[in-house]
Amino acid sequence: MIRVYGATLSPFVRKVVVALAEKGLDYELVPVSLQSRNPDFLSISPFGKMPAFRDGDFALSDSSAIIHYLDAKYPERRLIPQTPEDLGRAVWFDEFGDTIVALSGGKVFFNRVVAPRFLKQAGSEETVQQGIAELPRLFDYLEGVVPEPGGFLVGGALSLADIAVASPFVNLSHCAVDVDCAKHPRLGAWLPTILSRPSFAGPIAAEKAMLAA
Ligand SMILES: N[C@@H](CCC(=O)N[C@@H](CS)C(=O)NCC(=O)O)C(=O)O
Repeated sequence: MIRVYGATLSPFVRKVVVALAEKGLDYELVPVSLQSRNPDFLSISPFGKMPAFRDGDFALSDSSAIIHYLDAKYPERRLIPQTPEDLGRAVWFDEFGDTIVALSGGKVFFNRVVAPRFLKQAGSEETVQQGIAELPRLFDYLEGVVPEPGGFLVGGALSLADIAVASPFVNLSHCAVDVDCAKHPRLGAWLPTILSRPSFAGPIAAEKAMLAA
């Protein structure tokens, strides 16, 4: 049995559940909060970061590590490209999504949603504005590299690259920060084609319902 520990409001947890759905693998989502003391979760994730993951006796943390493991263990419907060039590019986009988009997006999401809602503390509007100010440069870069709608970032098929770049945009969207299609038409057209896939649409609907409650 595959278990994912975390909450899909995390862009990193969302990456893993989207990858599992795309690969057609069943899993159990074990809810974990930011201050979780779940001992199994903490034994897997040494620094208490979600997601943590278990597949039978094998356990791992970090979304990228987990998705690389999944693709090697269950090679049906590959998400990690196989040619050296495409593999390198997919790792780049994964890194870009995780460390650049998620970092700026996280400044907005943490202070607008996580802090007030889940930690019961005021968010910093100054940090929100800092995150928002960083976005145009990232959107400009993506505008130059995203394919036509219906296309994929690397190798002509959905891969970790698309999942990792699109996931943090969901957090921005939860804060009503969206791509302006007049300024970034290619990005604004590509993103919904990825986020409307059932693998993304399911978790997004559950997140929206939870945030609306
Ligand atoms: N590189 C990690 C990042 C995981 C991460 O930073 N998760 C955040 C939630 S979005 C977390 O658990 N933070 C709690 C903490 O840092 O204590 C991954 O890809 O899984």
